[in-house]
Amino acid sequence: MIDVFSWPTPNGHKVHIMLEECGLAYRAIPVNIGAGDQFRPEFLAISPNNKIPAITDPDGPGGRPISLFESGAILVYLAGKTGRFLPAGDREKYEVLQWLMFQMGGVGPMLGQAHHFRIYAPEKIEYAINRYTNEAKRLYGVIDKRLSQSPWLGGREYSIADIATFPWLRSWENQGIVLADYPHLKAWFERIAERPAVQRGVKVMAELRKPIRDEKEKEILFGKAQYERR
Ligand SMILES: N[C@@H](CCC(=O)N[C@@H](CS)C(=O)NCC(=O)O)C(=O)O
Repeated sequence: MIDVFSWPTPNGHKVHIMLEECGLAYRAIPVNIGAGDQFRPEFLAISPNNKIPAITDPDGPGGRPISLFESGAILVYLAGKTGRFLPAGDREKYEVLQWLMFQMGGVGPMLGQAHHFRIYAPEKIEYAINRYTNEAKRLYGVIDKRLSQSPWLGGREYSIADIATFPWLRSWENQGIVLADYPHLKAWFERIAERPAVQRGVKVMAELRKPIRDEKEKEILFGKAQYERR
């Protein structure tokens, strides 16, 4: 059975949703990133960047065990394993992969920073708030335009590009976004939110996550705990 080492955050939700969409049997193992579980040696052995999610699959390629970190790589792996949510044809496949990379390289990091500077930063730094809120708005605009031309982000079919992007947009309010300003994106978002597998996926471990208020937790996630050599 696949073990998913994770936490109920956008990058974790991507993998939880994909596992649910594919109907794969899995075990969800919490890695409490607010308590520092991501720095435990056994977790670093499979996820050297100290971030969730990671998976282990005893039945990997060639029937041998595999472990993987980076949510985009995990989605591509699960799509390959099941033949779901990544088209087989090269043209369609690369179209999906380019939108997956756009999520991994742009949407995730930039919306994460918008959220950070708007909500978590101890000082409200106007330059940083404007920089990342504007970048969030720009990215929502790119997605909205794409969805005015295509039913799904990756093309004609629902794919791992949609699965990767949706969890990040659930926190639109904290990113300084008004969803109604992006009508094509909003309609797509609501279509995805209605999918039963998505509703199950976003509930995985959801009861474990509390708002980050505690100073110790902030230090683990954003402070010197991150920069100690391990
Ligand atoms: N590019 C990575 C990003 C993963 C990531 O940022 N995970 C966050 C939670 S959403 C995390 O584990 N943070 C803990 C830490 O930075 O110590 C992926 O997509 O898997």
